[in-house]
Amino acid sequence: MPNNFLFGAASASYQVEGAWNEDGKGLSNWDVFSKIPGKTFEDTNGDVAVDHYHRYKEDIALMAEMGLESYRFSISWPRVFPNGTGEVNEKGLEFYNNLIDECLKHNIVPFVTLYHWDLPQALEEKGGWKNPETVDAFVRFADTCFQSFGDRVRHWITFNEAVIFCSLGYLTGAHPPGIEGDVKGYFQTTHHVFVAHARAVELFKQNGYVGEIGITHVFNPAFSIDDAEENKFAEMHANAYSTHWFYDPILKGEYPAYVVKGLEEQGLLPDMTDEELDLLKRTASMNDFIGLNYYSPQRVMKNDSALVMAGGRENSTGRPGNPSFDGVYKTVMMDDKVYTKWAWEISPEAFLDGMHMLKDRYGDVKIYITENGLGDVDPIVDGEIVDDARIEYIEGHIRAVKHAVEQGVNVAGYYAWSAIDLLSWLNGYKKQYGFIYVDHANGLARKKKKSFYWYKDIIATRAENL
Ligand code: BGP
Repeated sequence: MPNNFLFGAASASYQVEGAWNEDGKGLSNWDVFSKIPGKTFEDTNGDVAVDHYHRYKEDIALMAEMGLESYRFSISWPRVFPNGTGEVNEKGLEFYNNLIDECLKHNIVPFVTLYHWDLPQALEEKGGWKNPETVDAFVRFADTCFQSFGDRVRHWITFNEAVIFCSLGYLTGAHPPGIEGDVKGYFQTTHHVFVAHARAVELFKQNGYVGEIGITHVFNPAFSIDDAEENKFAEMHANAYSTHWFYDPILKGEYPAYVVKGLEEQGLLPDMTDEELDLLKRTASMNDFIGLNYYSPQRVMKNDSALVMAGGRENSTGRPGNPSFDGVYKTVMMDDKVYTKWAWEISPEAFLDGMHMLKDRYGDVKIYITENGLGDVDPIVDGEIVDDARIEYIEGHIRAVKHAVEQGVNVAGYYAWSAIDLLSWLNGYKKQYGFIYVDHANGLARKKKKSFYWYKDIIATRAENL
């Protein structure tokens, strides 16, 4: 890989930090939601998580030893603004200043996500992302982060995966605020997120901050199970609703006409002002990159089963078998495909095809792979964590990125999910992703997995031997 290609790994504040009520931090929606019995796997929560808040120096030192060139982490909004807006918590800023400085001390490029789902509870109680005031509060939070960290941070992601927190928040109820079947609310919240993103991008550019800003979406390219016309239609429809709706307003500055028409017909089109639509239009060219979180493709076919909206609960996020929100198509498992223990399809081929799909629609926009990895229950043999399955997964996907780059797709970096084992939102600590193991039976002690040494070698050789 070229020398300026970044090899990194990622995390998110709620999933690693812990210290949920320390040093002036306010409550997040996840602090509250995860404590409602039955909402998460075995009622796990991020109160302690893997204690990154107190052990970040040890963790960054391990990342440096692995040769990591960049660390993607997120900022907990309620740590910086305990009430979402109003007074800044200086102690919160101090933690991220220290974290950033620690990265730089080890020559690790900090790649900062502003919003990875932990919304201040005070804002959730006022309507969360349905309320346009949350957009104003986000812009203030973003501005505070740019001002406080912009002298050292050169890479900014505004939002992580709008489709997930909006759909699980308003369609299936599996994430906060736990609402089921509010289809209009789902589309409305996505629109507010795109507006919040666009305003933050415009502010970043107008104020002359140095560096790059973009947004990260989950990328689930849809493929028909066969060539039947009705299933090909399902594929087109799925890509329009799950990819184009999310990427077009950011990169083209307008919503995809096919989805707009469909939503209008059903009375589901979000409320949008001309001013907001203008903002999307004029900021489209200001995005420096798009972040992709890729784990699996969707295999789709025409839906012929009953529409069950509340499908998502613990262990089921991403598992095929549910009809789409509008009942037009459904996702299915296929006999000739390979799946993880959580039934997520493993397909580097679909990843490569998907990157080409994006290139065809959005041209040469710079892409960072901001997440990719294998959730597994790692085998322990004689005290060593022998995560060969993770190595195989990541190897296949880095190879796909290599091919994409060779074929002219503009990919500038790859971030494995995750740097260290962490809390999975709905799957507790059992579903591991890290290069660094965390021993929950032994005071959260860190240990290097087999994949740690493997990734170190990949980075050192710039993946030339793959
Ligand atoms: C992405 C999220 C991450 C992470 C990952 C794995 O959608 O951005 O935060 O959780 O998925 O998901 P899970 O923990 O459900 O396996």
